[in-house]
Amino acid sequence: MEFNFHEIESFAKRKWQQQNVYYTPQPTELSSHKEKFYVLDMFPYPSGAGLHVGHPLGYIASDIYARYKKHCGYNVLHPMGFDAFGLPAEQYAIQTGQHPAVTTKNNIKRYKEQLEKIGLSYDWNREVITCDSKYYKWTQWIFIQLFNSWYNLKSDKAEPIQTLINEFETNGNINVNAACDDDVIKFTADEWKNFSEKQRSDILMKYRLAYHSEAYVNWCPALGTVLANDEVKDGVSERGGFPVERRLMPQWSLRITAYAERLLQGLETIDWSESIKEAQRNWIGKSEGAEIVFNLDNSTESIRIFTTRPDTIFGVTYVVLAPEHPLVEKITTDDRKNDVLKYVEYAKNRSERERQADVNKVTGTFTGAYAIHPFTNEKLPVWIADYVLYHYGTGAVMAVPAHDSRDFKFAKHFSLPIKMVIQPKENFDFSQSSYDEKNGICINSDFLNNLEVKDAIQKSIQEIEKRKLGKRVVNYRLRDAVFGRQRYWGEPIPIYYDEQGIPRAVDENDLPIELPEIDKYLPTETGEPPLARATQWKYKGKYEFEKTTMPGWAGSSWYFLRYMDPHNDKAFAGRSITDYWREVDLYVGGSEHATGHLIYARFWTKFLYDLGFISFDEPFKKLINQGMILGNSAMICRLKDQPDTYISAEKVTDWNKVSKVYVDVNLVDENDFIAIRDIQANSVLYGENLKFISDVPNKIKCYREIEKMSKSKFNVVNPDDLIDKYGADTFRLYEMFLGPIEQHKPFITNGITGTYNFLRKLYRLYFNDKGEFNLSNDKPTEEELKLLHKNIKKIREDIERFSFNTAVSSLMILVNKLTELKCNKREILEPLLILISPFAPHTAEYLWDKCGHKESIINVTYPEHSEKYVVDNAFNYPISFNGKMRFNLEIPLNIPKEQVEQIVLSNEQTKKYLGDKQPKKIIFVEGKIVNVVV
Ligand code: ANZ
Repeated sequence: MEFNFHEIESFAKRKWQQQNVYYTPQPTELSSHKEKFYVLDMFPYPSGAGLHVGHPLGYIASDIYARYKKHCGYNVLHPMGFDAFGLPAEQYAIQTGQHPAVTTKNNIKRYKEQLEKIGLSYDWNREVITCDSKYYKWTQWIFIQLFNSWYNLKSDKAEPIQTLINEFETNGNINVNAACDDDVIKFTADEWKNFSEKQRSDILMKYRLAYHSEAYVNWCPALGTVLANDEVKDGVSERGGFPVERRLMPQWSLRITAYAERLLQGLETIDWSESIKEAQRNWIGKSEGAEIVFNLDNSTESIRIFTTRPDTIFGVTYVVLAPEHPLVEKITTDDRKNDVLKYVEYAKNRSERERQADVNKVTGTFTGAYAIHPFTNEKLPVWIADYVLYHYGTGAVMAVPAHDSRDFKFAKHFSLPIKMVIQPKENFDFSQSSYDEKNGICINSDFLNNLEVKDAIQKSIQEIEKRKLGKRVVNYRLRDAVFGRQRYWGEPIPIYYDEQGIPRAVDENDLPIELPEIDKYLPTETGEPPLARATQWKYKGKYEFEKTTMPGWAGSSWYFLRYMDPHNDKAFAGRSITDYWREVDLYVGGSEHATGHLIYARFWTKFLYDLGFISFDEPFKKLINQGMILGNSAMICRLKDQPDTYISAEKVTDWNKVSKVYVDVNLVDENDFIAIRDIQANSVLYGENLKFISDVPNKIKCYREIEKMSKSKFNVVNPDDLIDKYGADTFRLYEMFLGPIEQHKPFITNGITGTYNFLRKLYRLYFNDKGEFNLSNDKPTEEELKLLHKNIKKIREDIERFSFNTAVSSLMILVNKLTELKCNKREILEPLLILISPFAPHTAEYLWDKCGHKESIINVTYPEHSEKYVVDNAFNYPISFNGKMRFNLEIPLNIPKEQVEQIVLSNEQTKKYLGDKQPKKIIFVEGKIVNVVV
């Protein structure tokens, strides 16, 4: 009976369905307590192109782990869903007029079919789709909780806004220590009571965790929306590569900055790769230093600067404001007004990233004003320059050109003085370029003498605080997250505006606020977001709704909680249920989400924890980032001087004389050849009346190159095609066999027949020569038992350290050896199926059934290895004669020396090497060597 994967797969899938094996019981459905284990994949955005072979890599790995944990007796939660709101569906809708809900639904259907084919053990009963109003009702609900909360720095957590209002009513905000906007004014309880409703709303807005404010945003005119910082790469949109400019716009934002320190500290408690943690640390960007006040000459205004090097204060030679700084307008002298205005205009359109990236482009202008050095009373010119960012620190710096490279470039460019601060213990290289002989002045400040930089910083902060010139501060580079998009295909923000224009949260009982139908998915003629087209869409029939929608990351910031209790219509998830499932034990997904999704999800988890809705404050305990699957592009070589002629790659001698043209990798055979007729069939791409130079009839050889997998490079491999040809189990094994899960690696299909043959070989172990299923109940030999038990141990260890490629190769070696031994013992081959099952579940299930088991293999207990078969009780000794190694001999361990000598001397090969000589001495080191001295 031949290995027929079509039959095997349909059999296994039917059995799984009949026995409902993927159904994951809730804690309340369990008759006795069962440990839980939560394995999650980052859910996909269902794009129109379907899955390619890169996607399933992580899914297969997590599936193996989930199946393994089931065998180990855990109640495993392994769900899947779709991140279904977002730009591509909307772009497509704009182009074709098709409703994004329709295309999204079709794409989801296609993805599910593809995932089903691979045999992933998802409990689809728990599917979560972010664009489903039953789901986004709770996304909106969480937004309302954020809107109705503030961050109390005294208790270091989020609290209901009502507690803040109570405090305002009794003490004003004098004693409040909150994460809030910089510009809140101090007020008393009486003043609070006298404020108008609008004024109170405006004040509270400065404290809310979801707030509305005028903010500079990354505006992408081509996409018609605001983008998050991590969606802008090198000044253009990550999606589409369109220019991005900075605009001041009223925006909904989330006060993630309140959580900066906890997001940083929490990293110490989770098992993620150091590189992702480092990316988050950099994104949060904590720096400790001082704020120092510089008074202005002839003015009552003063400038607050932020520095991490207050010890360099004696080297300050000028002060710089960000062009957007509100003081610029006030302090600029009349004669400098024109230049300053022009410069401000210029800087306005440069994104922060550009401003930081262009280190060699030195621009700026003098304001005409002077600041007074707080220690020396020297007059320092005040400049504006766009290397100073408005939204970092205080938006102003004290420039120390001798010690800061950007200040140095600036000073050089504009011929400003450079003064070096020497601390005798600081090892300065006087020949270094930043020391300007001509202008350089070395200063020893009395209180900084003889200190190391680290101590000098601390000492200077103390001195600054003592003299009341400033204070110690900690700054974070992290910004509040812009939350509103001027787009259609997202969750409506559940806010309406009352008669006075005051934004209010809709009543929780009115959720979900469903996305209204509109005629066109474009902004209105007056530039309002698409939702403004829904003119009849009003709250309670009269109030205007907020017209922006939530960003793509809203739904994905909490979806892992919904899987726990997906049908709950009273809460986002029941507390007793989240208490059981808790955080995700193993999360698998791409590292590209380091500073987006993975930070936002941590933020929302901490927030929900603060309000007591869940009992854990990190969402993902262990994170694995699967490597990228690269394409193995194929190209045919066209002669540059005869563009109608293609030459086989093996015949090319001068690569400068050919240009390479992509061909579809799916047309190329294992030896890298493509049929000439396949080239001729596509005259649009390859030309007409073609000539071919090749030694092989009807074929030419392609040139191959490893690069990113992309449609434009014709190197995309579709899993469906491979599964149709080789079966799902072969595909699963092959993806794992490609290499360590976390490594980037090319998808080279040539090797897939190897894994296919492995499965056939495995299968044949269970059948006799006549093709009949045939297992024997004989006792296995010691050798067979050893093989099995060593592999039980090895494969378990491999899976537990996520080394799936080595597990697969161990399975291959094991099957080869059992084939050599012609082993058909039930006692060996049944446990073997359990070892195979997480990797090749269909084949394992099929053979398990043949073994006579009617219950699915999925819940069968993982075999335990027996220590006695795993420890080696013999050693393969190198046997030497006069120090020369001649052959190896297996000799039991733990036997007396005399017995070892006897075994060696009675061996046929020994007799050959000894000839007629007598051994003088035998040197024996247990577990190492035997040396016969003659
Ligand atoms: C004087 C000084 C001397 C500085 C020196 C550095 C070295 P991090 O570590 O990234 O926090 N800075 C402060 N606010 C800025 C802003 N809004 N835009 C651009 N630069 C700003 O960097 C803090 C340092 O960056 C601060 O310390 C300040 O320059 C500059 F030898 O002050 B320093």
